[in-house]
Amino acid sequence: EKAEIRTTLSLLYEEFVGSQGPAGRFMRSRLERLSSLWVKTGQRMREKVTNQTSPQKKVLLYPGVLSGGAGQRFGDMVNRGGPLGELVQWADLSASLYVLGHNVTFTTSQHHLRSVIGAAPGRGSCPIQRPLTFDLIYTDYHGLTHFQGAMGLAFQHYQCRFRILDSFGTEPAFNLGTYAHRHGYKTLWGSWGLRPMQYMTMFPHTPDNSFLGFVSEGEAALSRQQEREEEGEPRAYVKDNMALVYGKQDYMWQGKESYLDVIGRELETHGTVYQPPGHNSAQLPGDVINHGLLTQDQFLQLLRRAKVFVGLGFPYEGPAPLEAIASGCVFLQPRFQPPLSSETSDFYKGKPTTRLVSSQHPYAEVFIGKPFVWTVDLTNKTEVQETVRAILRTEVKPFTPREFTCDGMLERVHAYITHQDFCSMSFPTWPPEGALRVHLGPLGDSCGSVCGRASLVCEPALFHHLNSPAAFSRLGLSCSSMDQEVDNHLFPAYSPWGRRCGLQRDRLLFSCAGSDLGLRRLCPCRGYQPGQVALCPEC
Ligand code: U2F
Repeated sequence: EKAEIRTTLSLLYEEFVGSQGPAGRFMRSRLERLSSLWVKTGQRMREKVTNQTSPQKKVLLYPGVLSGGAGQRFGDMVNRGGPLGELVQWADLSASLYVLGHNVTFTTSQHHLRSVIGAAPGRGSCPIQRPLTFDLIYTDYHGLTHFQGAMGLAFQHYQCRFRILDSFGTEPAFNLGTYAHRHGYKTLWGSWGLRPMQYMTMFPHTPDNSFLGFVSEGEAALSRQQEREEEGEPRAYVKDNMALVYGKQDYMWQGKESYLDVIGRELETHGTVYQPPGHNSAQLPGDVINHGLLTQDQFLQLLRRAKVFVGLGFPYEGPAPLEAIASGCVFLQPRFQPPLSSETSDFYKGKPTTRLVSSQHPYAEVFIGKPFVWTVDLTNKTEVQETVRAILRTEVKPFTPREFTCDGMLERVHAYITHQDFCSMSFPTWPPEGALRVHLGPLGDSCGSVCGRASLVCEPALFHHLNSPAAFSRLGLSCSSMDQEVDNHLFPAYSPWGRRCGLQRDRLLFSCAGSDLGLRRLCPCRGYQPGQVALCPEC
């Protein structure tokens, strides 16, 4: 059967009927609110891709984080200011797959999971197993453990069909258990030995993983408003002299008084902080107007009135700053100097990444930047004050990077489904070899930054083209030895001392991340489409 673009989401809602509770309601209400945008975008896509039909995939979505006792606790937090970013992403992924015409099953129940994958219930490590009927399974780290328990030995056999939603990313050095163990890459999560591109992140953190993303809803709200304006309604809002503070729980505000005080002198300060019934938000500075935790819809309406969205330093790397920028706000956020890492920060501790986090939202800082995003030293009152004043002198228009629009997400998910095949033993053929731009890095640099400096991106699927003696000689490197015995996730690489060349032994260790002061790395870079870093211009 062919995957045909759908123009209604109504049957998808039924998939969410089983996911009761606050988390289920949040996702369903998001789907409903965004449905007309999904449908319109789908229609546009249908016109573009009329002659490109792809087979319909049978897809299972299982957010392990919402299942069982842990899921209960996560769900309970939804209405109390707990994290929502993951729910935003699960809802948008479901919608993308459904609109693209695939056969979608969504569940958060372990019991239901066992029945749909054909495992006999309660047989421990030796369940009876029917052949797996799903072509693709989207889950998360929690879910992987559940699948492993339910599938027993079959898990290994089918693991190439998994896609793992992993907000912050998993680098290859942590992913390969034996290597991580031998080289001290400690993590609470990694070590599943999947292909690194099977991990799908919330932002394009590391090119070693696939960037999945979500839809920044400010864009949707704005397009709803533009429609109304085109129909003759007056402009729905003008910006008030208002700062909205990013932080749904009051602990996030602690210790930020003097920063907020400087901002409060220039702008009226609002918050959306959860208040337990019968409690006042005693923890907030007195002049803050607190609206309490809002529904997403109400939160977006408030963003449209605000001039500045104020980051307090936490939560890290969430969706809200993108919604703010899409609603015409400027995002003001703290710089982290020194940057956070999984070694120094309690939050990132145990996460399978060596990434350095230079501010509350590095994507906003690096990919978007001024005039939309201003990153400051939160303890430097003069800098904060001057920045706020400079922001107030600057006019910004609503902005959404293409990769966070509905169009951009559909295009990307479609490309992944069409081209990514982790079950084949041969080397990837997408992106095509023609996209390859080889760069020889300087000592001590990762391929991520080598490519970045050339306005390109590192593409792990192209590494295998560089992993041969011929690749070294094409770069003018004459090797005195060709090392293939040593395990090193930085290979292929060149060591000027003794002119030693190192080839990669294990394809799972091809890694854009990572550097060594004694090595020059061979880097497979490629270009990317404007505003869509996941796709190369010739893809
Ligand atoms: C991130 O999770 P969060 O949920 O804390 O991320 P936010 O950016 O705060 O918000 C997610 C959504 O919450 C919505 C808003 C965003 O789409 O529209 N919202 C709301 O409905 N009502 C309100 O009053 C205020 C906001 C991140 F996504 C996770 O991966 C991380 O684990 C977490 C911690 O770093 O941060």
